This record gives sequence, structure tokens and C-alpha cells, in this order.
Amino acid sequence: MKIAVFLMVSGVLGICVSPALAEDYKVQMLNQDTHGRAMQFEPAFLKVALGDTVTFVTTYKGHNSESILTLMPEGVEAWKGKINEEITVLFETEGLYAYKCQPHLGLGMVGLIQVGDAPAQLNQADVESLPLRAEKRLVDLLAEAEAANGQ
Ligand SMILES: [Cu+2]
Repeated sequence: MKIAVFLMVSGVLGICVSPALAEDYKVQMLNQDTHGRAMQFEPAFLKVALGDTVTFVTTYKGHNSESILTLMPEGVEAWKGKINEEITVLFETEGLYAYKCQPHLGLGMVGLIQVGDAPAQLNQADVESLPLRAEKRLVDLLAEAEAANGQ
């Protein structure tokens, strides 16, 4: 009897996390990445599936992760971690999401997450409105996204 109940419950949970088991990715907030670049997220570009989560890990102090409001799909909820806060973000809408570390935006501490396979575009003017080093970094990450999509 207990086994039957257990199977029923796991069956229900199985429906909730369909179609596939969601994954949790980790992005570290670093003073220096493995390429020797100061103040970076790593990996700074991530391609995930719908329903996956990304956890921003406080490897070093003094960083946060927050959405860049102009550089994400319209109508989705933004996120804003506090400094030194480890947060987990759930992605339920396909598209490209750029994010930043607020204290180090001017140093180019930005990241990019692609959710799903659909090619998406960010508004060029909004990319160019970032501080120069953040803009350059994001342009590099967009090129990584294109490469990952085989474009
Ligand atoms: Cu930072």
C-alpha cells in the first residue's frame, strides 16, 4: 500500500517537471576568471533549456547578479541578487537574457544566458548603451551564442 502511494506521488511530480528533468547550472562570480580576466562571471555564456535553473555562486565577495532590464525577453520577471547573495533563477521563457554585476558593470562584468534553441536578438541600441567594457564583453558573448547555435 505504501509503495502504491509513493508511485502515485512520483508520477504526479514527473508530470510537473516534464518534458525532461530540469538541470541546475552554476555560474561563479569571480575576481578573476580562468582566462585571467578581472571581475567576470564564469561561464559567462550559458545555453540552457526551458525550465532549467541557474545558480549564481558567490565564489568571491563583492559581487551580485541582476538582470539588465532592456536586454531580456519582454514581459518576463527580472532578478536582482544582493551583493554576496547566492541566488537561483528559473527560466520559463525562451530568449536571450543579459545580466550584470552592478558594482563591476563598468569593468565589463556581464553575462549572457540563452534559453532554448530559438535564435533571439538583443536590441543593438540597448547593447550599445552599456558602458564600453560591458558592451564589448556582451558583443563577445553574443558571438559565442551564435557559434553555439551554429550560425
Ligand atoms: Cu562583480
